[in-house]
Amino acid sequence: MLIHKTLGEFIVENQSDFPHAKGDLTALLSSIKLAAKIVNREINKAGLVDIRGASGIENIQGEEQQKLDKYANEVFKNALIARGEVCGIASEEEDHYVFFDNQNSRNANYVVLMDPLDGSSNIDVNVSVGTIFSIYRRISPVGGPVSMEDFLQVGRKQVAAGYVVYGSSTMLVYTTGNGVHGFTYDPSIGVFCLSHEAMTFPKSGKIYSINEGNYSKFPLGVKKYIKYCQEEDDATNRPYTSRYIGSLVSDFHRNLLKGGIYIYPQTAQAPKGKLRLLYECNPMAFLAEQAGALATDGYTPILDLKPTALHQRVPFFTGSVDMMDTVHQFMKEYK
Ligand code: AHM
Ligand code: MG
Repeated sequence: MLIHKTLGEFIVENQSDFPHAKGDLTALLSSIKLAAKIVNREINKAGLVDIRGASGIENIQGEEQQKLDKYANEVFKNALIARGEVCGIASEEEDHYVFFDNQNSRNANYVVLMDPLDGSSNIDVNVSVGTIFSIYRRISPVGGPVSMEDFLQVGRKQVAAGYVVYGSSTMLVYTTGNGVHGFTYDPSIGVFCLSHEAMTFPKSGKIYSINEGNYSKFPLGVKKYIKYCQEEDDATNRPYTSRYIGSLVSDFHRNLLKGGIYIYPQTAQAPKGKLRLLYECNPMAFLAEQAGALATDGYTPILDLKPTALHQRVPFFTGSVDMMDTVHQFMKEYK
C-alpha cells in the first residue's frame, strides 16, 4: 500500500519556501485545512440536512446568498480567528472587511481574502464547488486594527494562495510562490495526502471554458476567438472542446490538469465582467503563473492590477500559454 505524505508534513518540510515567519504560515494553512474538512463534510450531506438553497438574504453585490455560502463563510472565519495567525479577513460574503479584534489576532501578521464557497448555485444539483483563498502580509502596524490598504494590495504581493475543490474527490491546491502542489482528501483517515506535486499547466490545450450563452454580449475579440476554437484545422488540433461547469475552481482545476483556457469576459452590460479581483482572480492568477500559465484581463496580467475596491470585478482570462497568446492577439486586433 502506498503511503502519501500529508499536507501537514509537506508544509513543514517546505517551510523554507516561505520568506517570512515560518511557523505562521504552517498554522494558517492548518486553519484553512481544518475549515475545508468541515465544509467538505457539510457539502457531502447537503441533500440530507436543511442547508441547501437560498437564505433569503442578498449580499452587498445584490446576489442572493445560499445557506451553504454563509455557513462556509462562518466556518473559515472561525477557523482563522481560532489560531490567531490572521488579523482580518475580506470575503465575498462580507460587505466590509472584518477585523479580528482580540489580543492574539491583533498581533498577527496576515490578512486572508476568500470566496468561501465559489459556484454555490451548483450545490443543489450535486456539482462541484470550491473555496478560494489569498494571503497577504498586513501593511498596517502590528498590534492595531487592520485597514483597507491591507486588503487592496496588488496581487503580486500575495504570499500564498490556493483553492479547495469539493469534487468527486476533494482536493486542496496551493502555492507559496514556489510551485503549485495538490493534496487529495482521504475521508477515511481525515487527511489531505500529497497526490499532485509540482503541478504545471500544459503549454497548449484543447479545452475552452466560457459561458457561451452570453455570446452576443461578448467583445469582438472574444467572439472571434470562440469561432477560432470551433474551426477545423489539423495543424493546431482544432476544433477544440467546449467544457464549462460554471464553477471557476472546477473549470480551472480541469484546465490545469488537461490544458485549456477559461474566460469570463466583460460585456456591454457588465464592462468589468463578473468575477471579483481580490478573492477570485488574484489567487487563481497566482496559481496560474506558478503553474506556468497566464492570467490577464485580456490585456494586462491580473497580478499587476492595482485594486481600488474590495468587491471590484474584473474580466478574467486564464490558461495554457499558447491559448492565451492566441486570445491576446484577437483582443488586440479586434478592439
Ligand atoms: P459566485 O462566486 O457567485 O459563485 O460566482 C462565481 C461563479 C464562478 O465560479 C463561475 O465560473 C461563474 O460564476 C459562472 O457564472 P455564469 O453562471 O454567469 O456563467
Ligand atoms: Mg465566487
